[in-house]
Amino acid sequence: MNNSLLLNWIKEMAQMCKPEKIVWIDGSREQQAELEKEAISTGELIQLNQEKWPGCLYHRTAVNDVARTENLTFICTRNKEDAGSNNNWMAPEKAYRQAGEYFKGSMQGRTMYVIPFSMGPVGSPFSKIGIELTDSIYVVLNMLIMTRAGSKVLNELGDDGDFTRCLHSKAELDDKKRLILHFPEDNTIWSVNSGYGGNVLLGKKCLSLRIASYLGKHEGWLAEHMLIMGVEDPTGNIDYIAAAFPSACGKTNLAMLVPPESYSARGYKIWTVGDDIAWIRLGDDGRLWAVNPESGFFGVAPGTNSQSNPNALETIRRNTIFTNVLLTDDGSVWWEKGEGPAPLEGTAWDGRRWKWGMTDEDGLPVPGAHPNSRFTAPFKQCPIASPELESPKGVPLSAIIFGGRRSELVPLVFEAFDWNHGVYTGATMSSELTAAQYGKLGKVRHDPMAMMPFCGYNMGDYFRHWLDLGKKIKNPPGIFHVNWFRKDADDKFIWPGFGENLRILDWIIQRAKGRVKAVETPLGYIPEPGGLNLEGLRIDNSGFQALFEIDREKWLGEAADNRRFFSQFGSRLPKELLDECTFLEKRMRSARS
Ligand code: GTP
Ligand code: SPV
Ligand code: MN
Repeated sequence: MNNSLLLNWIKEMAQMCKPEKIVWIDGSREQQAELEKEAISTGELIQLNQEKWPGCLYHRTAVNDVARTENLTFICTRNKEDAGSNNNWMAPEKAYRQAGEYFKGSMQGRTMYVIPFSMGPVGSPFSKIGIELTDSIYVVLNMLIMTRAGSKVLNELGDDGDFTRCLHSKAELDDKKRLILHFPEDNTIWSVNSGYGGNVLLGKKCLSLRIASYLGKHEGWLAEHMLIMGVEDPTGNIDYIAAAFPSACGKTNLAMLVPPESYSARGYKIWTVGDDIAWIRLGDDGRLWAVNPESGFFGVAPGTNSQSNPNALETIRRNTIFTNVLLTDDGSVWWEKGEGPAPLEGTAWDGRRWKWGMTDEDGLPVPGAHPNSRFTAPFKQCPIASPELESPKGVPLSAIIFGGRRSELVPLVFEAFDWNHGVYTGATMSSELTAAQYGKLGKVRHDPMAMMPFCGYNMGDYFRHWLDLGKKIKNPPGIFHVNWFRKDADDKFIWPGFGENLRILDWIIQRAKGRVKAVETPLGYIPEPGGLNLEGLRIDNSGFQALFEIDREKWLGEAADNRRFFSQFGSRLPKELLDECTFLEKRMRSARS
């Protein structure tokens, strides 16, 4: 190892953090086992019952550290305008100084691990190399699952290769000194005083979305918060789809869906390519191609059961790290809406004794698992893992889907009229907050392309980048919007969701190929009555109406709200998006009269 850029940087960071020693992660099974043993001996990790859960570990984060902290996440560009109103901003000098105070001596008595990792297959021209320095074994073990990590990445980096400099320290886990800082102009990430997933697995949201979106803007590609999946039809043809939903809105579930009986009987098959992040480029053939840069799943545990997501359940049976779920007394794990009967008692995510049926002072059930508790599992263990994960150029996209969690207003599915309208549809996405974010659950917030928390630069420029890309694509994929979460008067989901979502994907693919007619509405194209395969579902005519109802008055209100939202981007907002707003209002008004 003779990369002086790397060696000098490590030396400098070690002088600041003062670790007792430095250990290089080589990616070997032996080193991994040793680290597991050490973390088990200190209580950082708990070994689960190895008969039931071979190779599985359990971890609890601090109770004030259970989801990404967007309010403590900053983009530190020289000019504030370049970070945009979509980001918290701090001047780089101030950010380095303030975090530097927290890093100073933060690793005393601890080991600094050096994790060389590649996002995307090692050696692919599209992959990006990062080096994460961390004082957490939990982070090392997660990164070994989520990324391609170890010596082979150093070989690839060579003596003069550049890399994203990722520095993490748990420090004191003090939430008043917690900072997640991105310096896109320096290709650097600093994260301190947190131990939670998205804040500390720096290859994930920090590198593969915030830094990568910035690189993509400059290099002409897109880094998106999207799942990637293949739908194989009975002839063996596979159509690939990428879909952006906000956190905890169904990406993992859709990516691993099990076809309903009427589809599997005919030979339909699903292939999972990715469940969270897509890097998208224009191919030589004029189509868009997508790569999942990760090599594992960091998925939401609650709600995962053999009905909702049997493929996830199979994926996490071994070699998996569980975070903040309930631990039973016999070394097993459980979560709300999980598999099998609830245990009578156990240790809850916050370390407190938990009994089945416990309620809080408001009489509400006390959950055993945190609603944002997660599993970390290797991609290859997914029974429907696509071999295309290893393909350097990825898979060609037939359709792009945007979607949010909206109990009202938004129909089950509609298709944008063209690329610009599709970009408008993505840019005006809103969704109800979930446990994956701090904030009031259920509050509707704007989340363009599900990237509001993850776009590493001014979102006005990001919209411009999307529009410009559209001009270059000879064969653009169709753009669609879905909403699995519309509710009826009894507060129940109208659409059964999960595996049944294939029925919607089926329509989307048929539309993308120009094989079926649709009904034109002011919002976009929707299925004709009878155009959706609802065989075997209990959805009658009035149910169909309820799923596709478009309330013109409310949509005019939504359009006005979108204008207000757009106004924050000032002169950086592409005029095309305001035009789309005007077109939508016109269509809604003329349909009304
Ligand atoms: P992140 O990992 O945070 O980015 O989340 P994600 O988008 O991958 O979400 P995930 O698939 O883990 O789903 C989150 C929650 O949504 C779970 O509680 C699911 O049970 C629920 N969910 C997923 N798909 C559907 C659906 O089609 N219908 C309904 N009603 N709920 C769903
Ligand atoms: C999300 O919140 O969108 C996640 C989990 O996928 S985390 O890695 O914590 O960001
Ligand atoms: Mn996510």
